[in-house]
Amino acid sequence: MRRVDHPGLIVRQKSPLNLEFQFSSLSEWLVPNEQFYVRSHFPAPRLNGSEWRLRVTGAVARPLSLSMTDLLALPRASMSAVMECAGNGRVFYEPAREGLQWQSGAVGNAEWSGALLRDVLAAARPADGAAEVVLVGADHGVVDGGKKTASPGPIAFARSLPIAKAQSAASLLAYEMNGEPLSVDHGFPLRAVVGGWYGMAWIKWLAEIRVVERPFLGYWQVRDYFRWDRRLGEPVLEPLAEMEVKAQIARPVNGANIRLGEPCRIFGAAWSGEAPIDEVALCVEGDDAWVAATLLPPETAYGWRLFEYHWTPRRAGRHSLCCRARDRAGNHQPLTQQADRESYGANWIVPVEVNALPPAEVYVEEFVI
Ligand SMILES: Nc1nc2c(c(=O)[nH]1)N[C@H]1C(S)=C(S)[C@@H](COP(=O)(O)O)O[C@H]1N2
Ligand SMILES: [Mo]
Repeated sequence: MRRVDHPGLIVRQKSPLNLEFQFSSLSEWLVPNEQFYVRSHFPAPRLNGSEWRLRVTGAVARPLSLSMTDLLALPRASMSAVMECAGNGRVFYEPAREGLQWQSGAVGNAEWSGALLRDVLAAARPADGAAEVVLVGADHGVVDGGKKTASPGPIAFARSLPIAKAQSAASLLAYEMNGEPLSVDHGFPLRAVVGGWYGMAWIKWLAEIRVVERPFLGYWQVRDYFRWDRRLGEPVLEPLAEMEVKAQIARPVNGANIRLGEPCRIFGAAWSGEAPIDEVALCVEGDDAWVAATLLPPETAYGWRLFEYHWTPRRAGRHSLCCRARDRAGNHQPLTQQADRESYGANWIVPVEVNALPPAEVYVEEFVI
C-alpha cells in the first residue's frame, strides 16, 4: 500500500515536495501541522540535529558556529504568524503564468517558537556598515526553467533581510511549529520566521547567517521572487518582501448549492504585511452594497484574522460573493490583477459563485475536504 503522509493536502508536485492546504477545510485559527502547505524548491535535506551547526559569518566581529543546544539556551520567543507563499493564487492570473498553479491554500497561520534572530546577531556583533542579513538553507540543486544562474550548477536557497527587519521582534529562528519540533518538510531543525513577509523569506533548514554590507543579489533575490517597481518612472527590480493585504473566503466554496431563505455562513481569513487587518467587507447579491464582516478573535501582530458573516439569500439562482480586506495602513485589495507583479502577490478580488435553491432542491451539502 502507498503511504499517505499528508492526508487531505493537494499534491502540486511530488519531488521536490509541494503540497497545498485545502483552504475550504479551514476551521481553526492555527492550521494543524499535518495540513500546513509545503513549498520546497529542492529535495528536503535530512539533517542530524545533534551534528547540525548554524554558522554566523561575514561582516561580524565574532563569527559563530552554534549547535542546537546553544540556540535552546537563548531566551525563547513565541509568535503566531501567517505565512503565505508569494505564488499563492497564481492560478487566477490571466493569461496563465508559469509556475506551480496554487489556488488559495499556499497559506497558513501557526504558532512559531525559537530564538530571536537579533539575539544571535548580537552575539556575533555585526559591523557598523552591516546592511543586510543573508539566510542560507542547507538544500541545493540546479534551477530549471532555462533561467540563467550566475554560474551553472547547483545553488542553495538563500534570501536576505534588511538589518532592521532582522533585528526586529518579528524575526525568529524557529525550532517549533504549533508546539511540536519542526518536521523535515517545514525545515528541521531550524527555519526563519519573518512576520509580515511572504514565505520565500522564511528560509528552512538554516545552515548559515551571513551579514553583508551591500545589497544581496542572489538568484532567489533578483532572478526570482521580485517584482517591477515603476514609482520612479523607469521600472526597477524590487525583491518581494511584505505580504499584500488579502481576504479569502473558505466557505461556501465556489459552485456550492445553498438554501434559499436560510442563513449561510460566509467564513474565511484575512491578513496583510506590517499593518493589522482593519476591516473585511463583503459584497453579496452582486450589487454594490458592501457590508462589514465580523472579525473574530484573536488579534495578534502577525497572525491572520478569521472573519464570518451570516447572509440569507432572498432570491433563487446564482450569486457572486466578494470579500475585500483593508489594513490599518489604508491598503486594500485591488479589483483587478496588477501588471507589475510577475506571477506573484495575487491579491485582487476573486468572486465565489454560489447557487441558492429552495431547501428541497439542495441535494449537495456544503463541500467538506
Ligand atoms: N531552504 C529553503 N527554504 C525555503 C524554501 C526552499 O525551497 N528552501 N521555500 C520557501 C518558500 S517559497 C516558502 S513559501 C516557504 C514555505 O514553507 P513551508 O514549506 O514550511 O510551508 O519556505 C521558504 N523557505
Ligand atoms: Mo513561496
